[in-house]
Amino acid sequence: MLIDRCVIEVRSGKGGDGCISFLRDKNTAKGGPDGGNGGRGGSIYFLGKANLNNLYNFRHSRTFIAQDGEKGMKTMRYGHNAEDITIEVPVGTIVTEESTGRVLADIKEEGQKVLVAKGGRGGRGNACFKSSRHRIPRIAENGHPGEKKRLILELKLLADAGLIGFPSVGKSTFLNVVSKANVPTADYPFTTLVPNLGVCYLKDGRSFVLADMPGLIKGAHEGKGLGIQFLRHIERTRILIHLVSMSGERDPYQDYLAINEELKAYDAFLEQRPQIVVASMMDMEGAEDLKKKFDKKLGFESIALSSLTHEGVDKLLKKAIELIEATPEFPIKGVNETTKMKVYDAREIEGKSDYQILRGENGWIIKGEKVERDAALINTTTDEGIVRLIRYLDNIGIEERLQEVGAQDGDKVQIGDFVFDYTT
Ligand SMILES: Nc1nc2c(ncn2[C@@H]2O[C@H](COP(=O)(O)OP(=O)(O)OP(=O)(O)O)[C@@H](O)[C@H]2O)c(=O)[nH]1
Ligand SMILES: [Mg+2]
Repeated sequence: MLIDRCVIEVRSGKGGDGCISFLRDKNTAKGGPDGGNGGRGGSIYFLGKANLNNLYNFRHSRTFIAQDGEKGMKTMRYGHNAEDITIEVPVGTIVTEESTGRVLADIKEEGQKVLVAKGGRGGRGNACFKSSRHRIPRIAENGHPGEKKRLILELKLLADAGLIGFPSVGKSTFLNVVSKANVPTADYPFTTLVPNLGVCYLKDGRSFVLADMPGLIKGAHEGKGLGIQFLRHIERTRILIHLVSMSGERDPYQDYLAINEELKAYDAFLEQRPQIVVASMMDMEGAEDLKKKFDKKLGFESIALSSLTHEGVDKLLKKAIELIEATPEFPIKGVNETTKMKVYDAREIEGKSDYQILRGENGWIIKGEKVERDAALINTTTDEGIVRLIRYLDNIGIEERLQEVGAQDGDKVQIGDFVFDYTT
């Protein structure tokens, strides 16, 4: 059974809490704060694997939980970061967040690694916060929470062309003739139950990937026959090769219309995909006559094919590759919008223009009239005051800005007389 869609849950780890501690030994009676930072919680990644071709591995294990980061310790010792989890998925997998419908990843290549749930940052220990007016802070941050997401994984095969048509029109036989696929064929309907891929090589050395699909019938979108669920595998193909049988058992033109209706019913604009219409089984008796009538109704000439005599095979392959090369990649619903579009938030821009982050001698300095004024109003001689100031800085997006200017883990950041450590 082909598993090409499943829902899983991922949970990244929480960051370890920061530590509150003070240096105490026989030489230092009243030492400064020395509580270390908590470690980062484990993140969850997806990794593209070309040797996988289904989502079978997710049949049983459907929840992936990364560990939490370790707590910070005294004498400035950091808690350990938790291990990340890397989940291997077949190339062609699209990952969508169930609650928002947002596409988080479109895995198209072997080795492509995408972060889907970020581990929480470790909390800062009290050694991170120092103000000239308050040298012994008794505060530490808690670790930031991890993320919990339900993800829909969908495998959409990566093929250049898709073979469509009624059952028993010779789709799989054609794939076998033009590639080394060697998939089973038989004279009963629904021989092919799952899509098959084959690489077709032309005599001139060019090649393309062809997907052989299970047969469709009228009413497939209502669940008749095998239904239309496999059509997701041709959503990525540039062109469709539509086989219509001239064996005389059925009315070719009615079949042709019925398949196009099913494509339309599947909501992914498949009916707009360039199509090569092929009259198959041309070695059968009476096929010539049927084809003539069929072409007349079509209003153009279909390509004659017999997988038995190999009539038309080269012509069809040539036409297919030319059309593939001339057709741009078709956007998959949801994927392009999220990967190409950046949404600008007015508040974000406003907050950003308010201040600058300058490189100082011992780290970074936040400069800006309003920000400095706001910060000065907060009394950092108390622990509560420091908490408020940190929260204020969080709200104006300091973390992101520090990341943008290239601040490194552990760098000192100063605003007014307050100094804190930047942690990534
Ligand atoms: N005479 C003749 N028979 C063919 C030709 N192509 C396929 N056949 C036969 O037609 C039958 C059906 O072929 P398949 O390739 O299994 O058809 P399919 O379209 O893949 O069918 P499903 O997988 O059921 O959708 C098989 O018995 C093939 O041997 C052809 O060009 N000429
Ligand atoms: Mg088949």
